[in-house]
Amino acid sequence: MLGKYKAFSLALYLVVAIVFFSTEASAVKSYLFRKCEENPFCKRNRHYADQISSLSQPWEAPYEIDISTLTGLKDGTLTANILKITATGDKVELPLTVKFLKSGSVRITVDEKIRADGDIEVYGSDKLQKRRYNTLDEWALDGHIENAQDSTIEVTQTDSEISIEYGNGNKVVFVAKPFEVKFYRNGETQVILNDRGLLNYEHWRPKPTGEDAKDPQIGPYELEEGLWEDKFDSKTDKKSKGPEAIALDVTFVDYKHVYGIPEHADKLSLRETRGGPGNHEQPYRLYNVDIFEYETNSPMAMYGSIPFMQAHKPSGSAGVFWLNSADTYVDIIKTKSNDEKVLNSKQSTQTHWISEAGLLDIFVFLGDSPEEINKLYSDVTGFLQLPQTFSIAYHQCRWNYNSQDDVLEVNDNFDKHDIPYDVIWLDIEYADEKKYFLWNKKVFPDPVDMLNELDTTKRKLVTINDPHIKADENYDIFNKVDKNGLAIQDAKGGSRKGHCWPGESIWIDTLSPKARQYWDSLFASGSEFAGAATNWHIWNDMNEPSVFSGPETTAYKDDIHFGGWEHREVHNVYGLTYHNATAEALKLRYSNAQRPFVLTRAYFAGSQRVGPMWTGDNMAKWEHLKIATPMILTSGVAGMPFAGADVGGFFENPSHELLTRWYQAGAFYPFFRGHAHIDSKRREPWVPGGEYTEAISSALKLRYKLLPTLYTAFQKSSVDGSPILKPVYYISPDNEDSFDVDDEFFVGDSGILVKPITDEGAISTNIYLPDEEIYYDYNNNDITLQGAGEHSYSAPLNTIPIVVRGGHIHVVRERERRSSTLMKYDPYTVVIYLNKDGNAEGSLYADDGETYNYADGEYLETKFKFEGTTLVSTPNNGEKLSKYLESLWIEKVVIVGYKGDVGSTVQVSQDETEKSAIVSKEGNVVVVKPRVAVASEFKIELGLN
Ligand code: NBV
Repeated sequence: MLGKYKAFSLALYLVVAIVFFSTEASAVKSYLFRKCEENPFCKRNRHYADQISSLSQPWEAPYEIDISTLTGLKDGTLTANILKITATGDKVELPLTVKFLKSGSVRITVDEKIRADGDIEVYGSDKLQKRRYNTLDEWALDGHIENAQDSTIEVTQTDSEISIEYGNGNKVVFVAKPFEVKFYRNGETQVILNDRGLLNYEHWRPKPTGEDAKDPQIGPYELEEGLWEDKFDSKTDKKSKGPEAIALDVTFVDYKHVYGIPEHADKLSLRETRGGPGNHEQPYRLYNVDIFEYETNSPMAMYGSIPFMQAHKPSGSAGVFWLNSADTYVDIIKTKSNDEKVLNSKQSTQTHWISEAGLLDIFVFLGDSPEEINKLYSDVTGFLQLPQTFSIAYHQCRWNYNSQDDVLEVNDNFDKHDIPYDVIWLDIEYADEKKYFLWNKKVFPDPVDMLNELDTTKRKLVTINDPHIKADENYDIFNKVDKNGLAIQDAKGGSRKGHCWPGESIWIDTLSPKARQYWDSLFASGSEFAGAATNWHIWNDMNEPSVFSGPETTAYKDDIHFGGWEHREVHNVYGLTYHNATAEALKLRYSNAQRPFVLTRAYFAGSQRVGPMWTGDNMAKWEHLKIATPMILTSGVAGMPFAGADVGGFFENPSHELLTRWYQAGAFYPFFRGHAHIDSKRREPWVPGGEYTEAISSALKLRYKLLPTLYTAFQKSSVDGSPILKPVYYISPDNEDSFDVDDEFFVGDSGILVKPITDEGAISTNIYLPDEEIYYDYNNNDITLQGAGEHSYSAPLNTIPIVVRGGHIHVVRERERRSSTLMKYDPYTVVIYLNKDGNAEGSLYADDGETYNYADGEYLETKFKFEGTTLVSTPNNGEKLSKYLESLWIEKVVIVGYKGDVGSTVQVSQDETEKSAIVSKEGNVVVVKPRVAVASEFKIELGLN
C-alpha cells in the first residue's frame, strides 16, 4: 500500500519541488505569500485604522480601564480590568497586568477573561486549548526575570488615570478612558500606546449560524471578512477559535528613526509602509517562511521573526517588544513635522502592530542610548550564548560535498593553499534518502574516520538536520515519532503529513518534552552516526517549518502542537523550539564539556541564547551583497548579533570579483561561512585563482588575526546584549546624519570601521565619518582622515576599506595557522590608535574558547589604557586562572599616531620587576616588544631613554 502511495507522493513532490525550487526563474514567488489585504486579520485591522484616521471628529476608542478593579501594588505588579464596549453595548472583560521589572522595564499584558476561564466553545476540535496562547514565556524569555521591589515604585491614582514613577526618571501614565498609556523619561514623552485609538482586541463570540448570518458584534468600522474561516491558495483554515486577532498602535514621540523587527531584506532604518516615494505599500510582516529567491528592499516575511523595535533620537532611545508568536504585520508611518496633529509638531514615528492570535503582551524599554535598550531587551529575552572560538572562525560549506574523499580533499586543499579554515559542512545529500541520522554509506563509508581525520588539524564537521522526517515505514525514526504522537498533528489528530526534501514527511513537534527527550537520544555519544567524535556540530535548516505542500510553504495554521496549541499561535516560535532541542541534545552528548554550536535558519526572540542564524538563500548578485550589511546590523540591533549571510551568494554563480568582495565583507560578519547551491560551480577560495584568491586569502587571514578582538566583542554581547557589528549611530548617538547610515559598521568597541565594497567594478568608495575624531587608514597607518562627513578611500581589488577611530585599543594574533584552535597558545599584539589628545582605551577577554569553565571564573579580562606616554593594563580576571590562561602573553605593542620620540628602549614593569624592551618607530607608528603576561598588571613607559 505504502509502495503505491510512495510512488505517487514522490511524483507529487517532484512537481512541487520543481515549481517552488526551480532555479530557472530568479524572482521571489510573491503570489505564494500573503499580502496584508489577502490575510483577513491584517486586512480587518488596516481597514479599521483607515476608517478611524479618516474621521473628521476625534475618535474615542471603545476601551477603558475599570478603575474600581485596580489592585494595590504587589510584587512589582498592578492589575485591573479593561472593558471593551462592543457594538451591541456589551462589556468584554480584558484583565490587565502591569509588571515593573527590576531591570527598569514595564510589561503590559492583556488577557481575555472568557477564554482564560474556558467559557467558550471551540468549533471543530476538542483537542485545543480554549485560552489564548500563554506559554510563550517559556521559549522567548530568559526565565530569570525579576520584578522590581515595591519600594522603588510610586503609584498615584485619580478617577481618570494611574500614574507610576519607576526606574531612573521613568514615568508611565495609564489613562482610563479611552484607554491610553504614556511613557515619559526625563520629563519628555517617549512612547504612547493607543495614541491613535487603534487598539482592537477581537473577543470571542458565538459563531453566527446559517448561511448569511451576520455577526451582530461587528462595529461600524470593522470588517467581517475571515472571522470564522480563511481560504488562501485553495487551502481552507477552519478557525476553530473564531476571531482572535489583536492590534495596537505605538507612537514613538519625536523619534524619526526606528529599527529592528527582523527578518526583512531591507534597510537598517525602517521605511514607512503606507506608500509614497521610497516607502513600502505593505506592512513589514513577521511570519517565518521558506521564502525562495527573496527580493531585496522588501517588507516581505522571511525565515525569522523578532518582534522587537528600537527607536533612537539624540536625547535618548526606546524599545518595544511585542511578545507574540502568531502571524504579525507592522505598519509604520512617520508624521511630517508640520503636522498639527503631532505633539510639539516634531516628527514622530507611528507604528501599528497586528497579530492574528495570542495575548496582547508588550514590553516597553526606555534609556539614554541604543546600548541601554539592548541591555534591557536582553535582560528579558536572554543574552547571546558565548560561542566556541572555532565557531567565529571561517566555515566552508556547499550543497554538497559529495563524499568522504571530497571532504578530505577540500580539507587538504586549504592546507595546500595555505588558507585558514575551521569547519567543513555537509548539506542534505550526505543522508541516506534524506533520512537524517543515517549516512549514505556508498559515499560516506566511514564517517567516524573522516571526523578523526579532520580532528588531526583541529577541524570540525557540521551536518545538516532538518525537522521533517521521511514518512517511510523502514525508517525507525519515522515510526517512533509517528506512533508516539511526537509529530505536529493535523486537526484530525494524526501526524500532519506533507512534502519536503525526502518526499512525504512528518514534522517533529519540539514543543513536546517527550519529543525533545527522543531527540536527545538521537545525538547521544557513541551513536552510530558520529560515534564519540567531539568535533561534530549541527546545522538546522527548514525549521520555519518549511512544508512544500503547505499554505505559504509552511505548516497549516490549524495544525496542533503539544499542549493543545494551534500552530497559528506558535508558528513564529516553532523554529526556536527545534533549534533549542538540537542544542540541548548536543549539550547532553558532550556532557556540558563544550558549548554547543547549532546554526538555525528560523528564529524568534530568545534564539540568541541558542546559536547563530544566517540570512538564508540569498543570490550571487551585488544587490544581495549590499543588503546583507543592513540585515546583519538589524539582527544585532534586535538582540541576535551572531548573524551571517552566505558568502558568495547561495543561488547562481558569482563573478570572481563578486566572490572576492563578498569574502572581504564576510570577514567581518559575526558568522562567517561560504555556501553555494547544488547547481552552482565550485568556488572554494582557491578556485578563482590569481589576484582573486590572493585577496580572498588575505581577507580570511585578517579574520583569523582579529579573532581576539571579535571574541572580546562576543563576550561583551553575552553580558550586555550589545551588537557585535555596531551601526554607526551607536558611536555617534547625537549626530542625526548618521542615523540611517547602513553600508558601514564598527566592529564591537575596537574603533574599527569597515565599509565593504558592494558595487561591481568599484575601486574606491566614500567612508562616512560620524564625528571629528582622528581616523587612521587601517591599510596605511600613516594616513589619517578627519572631519564628520564622507572621505574618499581607494580600494582596488586587494583592499578592504577600513579605518580605525582614534582612542581605541584592540588585540590581535599575528601568527598564521591552519585553524583557530591551532592559534590557541599564540601570543598577542596590542594595537593602540591614539585620539586627538594622544590617549586610547580598550580591552581583551580570553578563556579556553571551548568549555563552560569561564562560568566558574576561568577567564582573563584586561583593560588597556594609554595616556600621554604610558600604557597600563588593569586585569579584572576571574577567580580561577588555569595554567593555559597564565601562559598567555603579549609579544608586541603597536602605537599608532604617536608624536614624540621614543629612543631605543622603553621601561616595562610587571609583578614588581622592571626591565627594558626594544622599541622602534617608523612614521607615526611605534612598536614595542615587551614580553609580558596578560594575566597580571603591567606598565610600559615610552620616552624615558
Ligand atoms: O539543504 C539544502 C538547502 C541549503 O543548502 C540552504 O542553505 C538552505 O537555506 N536548503 C535551504 C534547502 C533548499 C533550498 C533551495
